[in-house]
Amino acid sequence: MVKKIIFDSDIGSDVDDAYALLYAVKSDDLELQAVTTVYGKTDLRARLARKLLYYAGLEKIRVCVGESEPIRSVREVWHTGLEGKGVLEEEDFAYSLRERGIQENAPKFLVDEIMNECGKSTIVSIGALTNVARALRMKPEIKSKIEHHYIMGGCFGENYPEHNIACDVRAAQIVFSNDYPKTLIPLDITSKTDIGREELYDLRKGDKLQRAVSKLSDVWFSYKNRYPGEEASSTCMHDPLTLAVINHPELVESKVESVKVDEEGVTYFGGNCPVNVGIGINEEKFKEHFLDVIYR
Ligand SMILES: [Ca+2]
Repeated sequence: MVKKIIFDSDIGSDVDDAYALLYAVKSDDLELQAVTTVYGKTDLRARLARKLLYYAGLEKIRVCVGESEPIRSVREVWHTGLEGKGVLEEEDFAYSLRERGIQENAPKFLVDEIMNECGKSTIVSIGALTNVARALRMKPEIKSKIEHHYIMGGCFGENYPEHNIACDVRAAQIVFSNDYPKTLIPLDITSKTDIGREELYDLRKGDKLQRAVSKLSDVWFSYKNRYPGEEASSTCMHDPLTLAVINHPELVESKVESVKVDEEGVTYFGGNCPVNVGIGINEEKFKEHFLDVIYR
């Protein structure tokens, strides 16, 4: 069954968000309802999403700029400084957000989107949880209208504050203390989604969207290898795995737990609200499925 999703993302830094967007566009069983951006340069992230959707012939999908500042974080806002490079050009900035058809205020946008939907909504968060947490604060009633919230974040195997959670600790605490259906895909299993750079090379010969994502990959690898001696030849597809489990839950092993977030952004099992947490991954199957979809 085709699942309509609201794609909430920090697209533009780590390239895996762009691959998640490509995966969503190419999937037979996912339909993008809207894209919201979060964390840091959210206007730039929205412009990038808008352009990628334009390349995909999906100009009608709404894009909304989200929260750039976390509710509370334990670290400085991280950015590569290369956001949008390879795809956004100077001329793109000659147009205002409005002229580009980009809306603003993602928390309010999420509330309206969820409340106005006849049925229930599915949200995928592959960045900090600021937009969703603010939407939950603004209108707690949205909880009963969320069919499912898929989240990439957290780490349970070691005492480590995973990026998306640490980027807005308070937002994560708000989300995990609100009881509504959720699936969490943590770093413990997304770190096993390494895809070799050479396996992505043929996207250069693909359609407009595939070529654009390929350019973003080049920028990402140049960032990863910015210091002499660094030769990263693969990158993890954290975010695409989070989208893939929506219709392919067999790719991961999961268990129902509850999740707590401490003041440093470290996640623990414990708390009151059940969450479906990914604890294992069929790495080969995911890789095969992912490459099959993005090359369509
Ligand atoms: Ca992300």
